[in-house]
Amino acid sequence: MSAPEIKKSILDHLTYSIGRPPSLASKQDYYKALALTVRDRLQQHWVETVQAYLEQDLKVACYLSAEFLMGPHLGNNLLNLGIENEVRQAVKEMGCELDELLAEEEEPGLGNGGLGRLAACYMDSLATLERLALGYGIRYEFGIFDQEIRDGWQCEITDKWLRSGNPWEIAKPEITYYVNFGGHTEYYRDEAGAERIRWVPDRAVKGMAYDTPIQGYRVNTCNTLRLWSAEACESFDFQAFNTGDYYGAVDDKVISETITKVLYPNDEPEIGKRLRLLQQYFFVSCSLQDMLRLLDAQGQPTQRFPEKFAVQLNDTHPSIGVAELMRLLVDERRLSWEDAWDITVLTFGYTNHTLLPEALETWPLPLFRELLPRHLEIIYEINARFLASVRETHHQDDEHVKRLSLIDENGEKRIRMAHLACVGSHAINGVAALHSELLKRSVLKDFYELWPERFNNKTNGVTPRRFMALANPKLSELITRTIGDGWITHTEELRMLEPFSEDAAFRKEWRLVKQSNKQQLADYILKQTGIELDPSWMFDVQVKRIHEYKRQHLNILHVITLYNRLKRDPKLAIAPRAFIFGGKAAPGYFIAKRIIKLINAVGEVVNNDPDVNKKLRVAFVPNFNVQNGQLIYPAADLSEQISMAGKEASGTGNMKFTLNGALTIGTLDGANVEIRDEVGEENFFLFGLTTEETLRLQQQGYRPYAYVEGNSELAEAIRLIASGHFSHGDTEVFRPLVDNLCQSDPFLVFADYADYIACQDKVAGVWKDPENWTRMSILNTARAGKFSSDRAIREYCDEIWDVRPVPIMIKD
Ligand code: 26M
Repeated sequence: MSAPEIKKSILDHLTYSIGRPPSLASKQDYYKALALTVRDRLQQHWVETVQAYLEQDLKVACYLSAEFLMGPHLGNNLLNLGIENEVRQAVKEMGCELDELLAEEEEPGLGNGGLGRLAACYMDSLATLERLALGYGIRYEFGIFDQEIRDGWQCEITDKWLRSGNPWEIAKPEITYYVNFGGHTEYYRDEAGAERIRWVPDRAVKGMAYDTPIQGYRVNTCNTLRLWSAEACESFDFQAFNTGDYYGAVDDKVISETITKVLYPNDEPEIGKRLRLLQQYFFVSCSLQDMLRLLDAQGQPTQRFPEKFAVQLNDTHPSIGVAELMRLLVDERRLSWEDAWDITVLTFGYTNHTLLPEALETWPLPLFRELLPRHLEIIYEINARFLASVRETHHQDDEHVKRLSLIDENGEKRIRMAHLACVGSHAINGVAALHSELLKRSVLKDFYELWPERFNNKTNGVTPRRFMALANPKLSELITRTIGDGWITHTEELRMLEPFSEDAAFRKEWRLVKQSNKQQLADYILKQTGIELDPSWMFDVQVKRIHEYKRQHLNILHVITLYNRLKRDPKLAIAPRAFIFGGKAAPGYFIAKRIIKLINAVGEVVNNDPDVNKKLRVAFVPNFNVQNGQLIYPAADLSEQISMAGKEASGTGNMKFTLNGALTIGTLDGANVEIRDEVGEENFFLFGLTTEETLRLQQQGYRPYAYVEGNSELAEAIRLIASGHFSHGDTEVFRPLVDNLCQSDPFLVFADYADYIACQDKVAGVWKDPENWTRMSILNTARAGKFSSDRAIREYCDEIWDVRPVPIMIKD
């Protein structure tokens, strides 16, 4: 596609799709016309990919996820199609700057953080590796809230991402399914006189598909992200109309459509949120019905379902799918229970993303029965057969059986969704080596003992297209000029950079790239916050959801420690550092919101104190998201991965930083362990207790205050926060935080403080030698190839899904 062709297409779209003459068109109009131009190009690949699927007998990977945190599409599609230069040229000739048009796109924030972004990286890798795949999820009208910082506090603003339309999706009004809720079940006799059960629901909604093309990098494969939107059912409206209840009909419509209104902005479940269960069942039912329809469309018998579809459950959020597929096969397709169960277990795989007990999903039985009475019966039947087999073949005692049960009978009865997912899946995986080991030893121990062969590890990965090639064009240019561009799809080739770490001229270029990325981030931060950062300083960055286990407060204790050292001795020679934070807190997470306030409060004091602000600055980047993440990762010198050991399942931000040449200060948690193994212990700043040590300490009886008494710098830092020093004398705002740390400190912040500070002092020492720092930085990038989502997806395809590459031919 040449620049003139692109230009013509943009002008055509302005006229025919948007209806504005070029002279009156706004930047948003140009953005849309360009997006539609690019979409036309994708559509050719899309049609051929669907065609290949329909014509050949192929297996497709179906990734079921309540969240897809895609980030902006335009830049990524230009990169993957390889038409960025032509487009830049074309829009320039029309008087536009491509970067300005890119900035017009509202990012689809249909996820909270790591889990949703992982789904997006996996969609990119599936297409790039030419594997047929469908991503199935929810088209939330409101995604994750926009965060504003007012007076240091987080404010949540609704995310109206669809307000200017969405040129990337195609509504498919012909692809709709009915999803039922409520009512009761009853016995009846079928035509053959056999007694059967049927579900008589009392409500239904309609799900409509919205498809977004997912283009692979420089290949013809273009997969589909299919998101479901809830609509009212016409048939139900009619009933109301006939009885004259017009407003009642409109009410029903409103209630139906609320199902896909808004993403729950929490990264753990709150107990018994009815609408959340509706959302989960809604999208899972639509997706499974869609697969069965595709099977029928190809004239395939139901028995072949597991040969045609591999369905991966992204955490337990879609795990109701196990019961729903059983219902579809047994009740609607009249398969025997045994045949249906074989199909189900062969079809599903389950990925666990957390060990935190409070984050494991369970549903109160009464709520479940009210909304999904038939599924409750099915779950009881699955459970009865499962527990019977456990008793028979494994001779397990009652305690053991109770622990395995799909129903938690301690107190109010609840359904354990992780247990349902385990029983219904042939493969169960964690998301980093350590996490997968801990799963087998803790939350899923009993299942591991039952079925060791089902358990496996799939260490997470991130896409090098978005997080290197797109986010860090200068580094990518330097790497490509040095070792060729094979690394973009074969990140193990980054190893070829290793010898260049000894080349002073190369190191200088490497530093200049980092410097320029830091300048760009500094410009952005100045614009967003008014805080000025010097790009010659060390950029020390922690961006991720705000959570106590991730310990942003440990980081801020380091800042306060340096502040105190400088106040005591303003001439102290410390390496100047900019501390950069970013991340959203769940709106109801009281402590997390105070951590944000504390970061901003410390920042206000530090940034305005002439004794310290020539060596220390603190900035909180508001509204951390995929888009500004792409500015942040490439500009970091130091990556903070400081969660309490055993709590962070994997982390994926850690990988984005490493690939972009940041050094990590981190604990032995999640994928940090593997990052350190890859880059070498001499190129990684390790501190803190191990998982085993944290468990031992807590068993012995952890007394956080003892650490305050034993460490004068920690005592001084805590005293300062409590005294109101950072809060204009207010001693109340941070009291809950301080009390929580001093009295219980559930994530061992105090226990790790001394080692963290010592390690940070070591970081400062290494920073003083820029040649050595740069050498280490290059080696981090060179050895991070393992953390590509291509590697992860290859493992899923080969070891769990049995999904093979299918080259797509374009017929002219
Ligand atoms: C559940 C129920 C109701 C409402 C919300 C939820 C929910 C939503 C998101 C629960 C958890 C959610 O996300 C958890 C998450 O992002 N986990 C992270 O997953 C990453 C990808 O595997 C890992 O790298 C992180 O370590 C892990 O914390």
